[in-house]
Amino acid sequence: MAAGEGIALVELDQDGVAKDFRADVLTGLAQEQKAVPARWLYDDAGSELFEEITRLPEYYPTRAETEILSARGAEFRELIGAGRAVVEFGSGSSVKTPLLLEAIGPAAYVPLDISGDFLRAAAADLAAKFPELPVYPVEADFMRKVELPRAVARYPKLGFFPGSTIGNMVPRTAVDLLRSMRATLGEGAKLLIGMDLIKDPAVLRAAYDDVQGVTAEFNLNLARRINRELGGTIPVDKLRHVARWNDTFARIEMHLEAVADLRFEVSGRGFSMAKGETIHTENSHKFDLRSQNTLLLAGGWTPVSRWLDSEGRFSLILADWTVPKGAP
Ligand code: AVI
Repeated sequence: MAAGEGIALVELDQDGVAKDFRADVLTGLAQEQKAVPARWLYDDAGSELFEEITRLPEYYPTRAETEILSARGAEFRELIGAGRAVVEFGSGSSVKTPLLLEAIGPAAYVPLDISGDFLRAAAADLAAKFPELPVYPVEADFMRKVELPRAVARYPKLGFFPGSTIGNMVPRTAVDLLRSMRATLGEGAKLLIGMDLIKDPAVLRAAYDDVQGVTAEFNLNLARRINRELGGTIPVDKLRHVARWNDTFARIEMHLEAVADLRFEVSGRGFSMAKGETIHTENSHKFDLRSQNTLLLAGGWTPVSRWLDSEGRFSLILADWTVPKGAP
């Protein structure tokens, strides 16, 4: 995943196809509400489309978070302090990561990513920008506890998880991840995490259904990927991209909706969709200030500071490993 937000562990089967991809698609298409996990949106084409999304006028999160990182460097430095090892969950964004590193003056930088190629490219890029900074890329699935390099054992850690990728997980998975991060980073750690905010559903829907149709392509690319990699016959031109606001769960949902009754095969198995039926392909949860706190606390992190961009659309939160005092 290009923007450093990868969360998949990919093992290949005999045909060179990701085993989990086949299993996830076949299981997901057999469910009453068809659904495919969002991580499969990010093949090379999907990752490039996502990069394009981050530059769209409607897609505010990347710009808003970058604004916070540019404007609040002095406060980060004061609250986080110099001399930490920054552990980034994902291979790092070429814009956001340097802003943070410049601001706080870390002792080392450790990007974690499941995709070795993106990881090595991003680490080399960063090492060129910060020639004095030790960089230790680690290829790992950070949904579980990761053993960090011995060279950073002596430094306190700052976890960095920008982009509101936490919002792409349902709460129970998000809590599991936060707990794994706590185990990975260890005692005395802090976490700087991006979380998108609940706002006018029209603004949210536009951010996930842009006029140029880039997000639609990003979503439809999943069906193309299934056809390409799993011998699928999905008539992609009979699917349309839908972005819905689910108010109960405070999330934008992406779906692929059948515009006619459809029959198709994937890996030799037959499936059908009635007109109007959908395949659910992604959740992007949005938060208010209390739901952010609750999620972080459930994951073992105590929120200590929060910054919003100038238009109040997006937030970065600094959280601490220390458990708050009071009755358990
Ligand atoms: C990667 N993630 C934070 C994006 C989001 O906003 O949920 C993925 C995305 N999907 C459609 N547009 C962007």
